[in-house]
Amino acid sequence: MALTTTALLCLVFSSYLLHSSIYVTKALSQSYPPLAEGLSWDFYDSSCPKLESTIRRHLRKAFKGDIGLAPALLRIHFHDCFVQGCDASVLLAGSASGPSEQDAPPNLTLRREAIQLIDELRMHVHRKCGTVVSCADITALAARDSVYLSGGPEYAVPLGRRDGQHFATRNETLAFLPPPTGNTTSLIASFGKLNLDTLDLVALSGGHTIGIGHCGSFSNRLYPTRDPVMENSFARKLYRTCPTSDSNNTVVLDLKSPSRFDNKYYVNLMNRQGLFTSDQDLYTDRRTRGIVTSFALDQELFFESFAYSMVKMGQLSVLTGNQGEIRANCSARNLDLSLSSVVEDGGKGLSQF
Ligand code: HEM
Ligand SMILES: *[C@@H]1O[C@H](CO)[C@@H](O)[C@H](O)[C@H]1NC(C)=O
Ligand SMILES: *[C@@H]1O[C@H](CO)[C@@H](O)[C@H](O)[C@H]1NC(C)=O
Ligand SMILES: *[C@@H]1O[C@H](CO)[C@@H](O)[C@H](O)[C@H]1NC(C)=O
Ligand SMILES: *[C@@H]1O[C@H](CO)[C@@H](O)[C@H](O)[C@H]1NC(C)=O
Ligand SMILES: CC(=O)N[C@H]1CO[C@H](CO)[C@@H](O)[C@@H]1O
Repeated sequence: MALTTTALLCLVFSSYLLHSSIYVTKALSQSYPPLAEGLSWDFYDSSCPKLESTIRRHLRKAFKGDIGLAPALLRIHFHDCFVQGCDASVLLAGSASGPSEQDAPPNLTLRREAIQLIDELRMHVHRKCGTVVSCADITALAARDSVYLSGGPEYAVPLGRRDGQHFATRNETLAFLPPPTGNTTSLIASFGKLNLDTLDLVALSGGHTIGIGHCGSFSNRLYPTRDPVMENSFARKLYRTCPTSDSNNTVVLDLKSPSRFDNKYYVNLMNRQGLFTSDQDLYTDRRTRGIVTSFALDQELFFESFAYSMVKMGQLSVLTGNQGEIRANCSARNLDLSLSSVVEDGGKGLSQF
């Protein structure tokens, strides 16, 4: 059933050429990439049947209070998967063992409340089912629900990931997370290292249809000189928000519909109103321009491609089976928890691990 990427690309381009999106959308509606060994669609069906409804219910409530948590959760899953695989290592608080992913520059702007929210979800889930669901799976489901509850596509998430016991180093984080100043050539290379192709790159970049960015992430386009690709009124707005390159202010990533998961991100790129170099260059570069245009013209096509690429990204270097562990606290390895419980209660507290 799984469509090859080449086939998908052909469909994208045929849609672009023919503008006959309805047929294309139908053809894609059931397609998922192949499952990684050890993951399955029904992994928790007997051990935690209420897993997905529990997460969705709590997130619905959390987003009513702060819609900014949705983009924050989506970005956490992306960072997790790109650095050392989707193993929840991004959630680990720095410890004596060394600097963690969270301490590397690209992670400066991961939102702490969202990291905490993942552990709250874990608590609700573990209360219902016991310590059987991994933080990595909860993170993947929370990202999916962030997309869906913001107006984006619903899709199934393969489950069975285990949590990593290794911190990702600062260097690894820098090596795998592409910078917002990168051009399409460097982005294709960066995604390519993880076997993600050009279509995945353009589709996943659509995650920037929700959320915010700090001035420092795009000041390269303002100072010392203005990036001439930017549309005039958009550039003036960015200068007002970021009077200096070290301003701590933020702007929305999608000026048309900042909190709605839709295809306006691509429309912005066509209007030269993309925020980061890494966004706008997808429209400048001839290799990706056609895909940007096809997503701008056809939201359903974007949704199908996004879901497909998210499932693909969500399976990068996963730990399964007996690898890794199921963390009892998403911010700490069980080893570190049991070490601290040795001090606190003589080591009995976490003996089940
Ligand atoms: C293509 C390479 C990518 C680059 C260079 C990139 C870079 C960035 C940067 C610099 C920010 C803003 C950080 C800040 O200043 O606060 C950001 C935000 C964000 N990114 Fe990406 N990103 C990329 C891919 C992705 C992917 C694949 C996703 C998810 C599918 C994603 C989802 C997000 C979201 C949702 C936000 C907003 C976070 C918030 O509001 O807290 N990004 N990204
Ligand atoms: C990390 O990278 C820096 C600069 O490339 C290098 O000097 C340093 O030795 C690296 N650290 C580790 C632990 O690999
Ligand atoms: C893209 O970026 C790379 C690395 O920064 C640079 O060497 C290359 O010249 C750039 N390519 C284009 C077309 O601007
Ligand atoms: C931004 O915030 C940092 C840390 O809070 C502060 O040191 C810096 O002065 C701020 N920059 C500006 C331009 O206000
Ligand atoms: C989880 O671990 C973190 C980091 O060690 C700690 O700060 C936090 O209090 C722990 N949470 C719970 C509920 O024990
Ligand atoms: C969210 C998060 O962990 N942010 C951290 C990123 O790294 C800086 C510098 O080490 C920390 O101060 C932040 O708390």
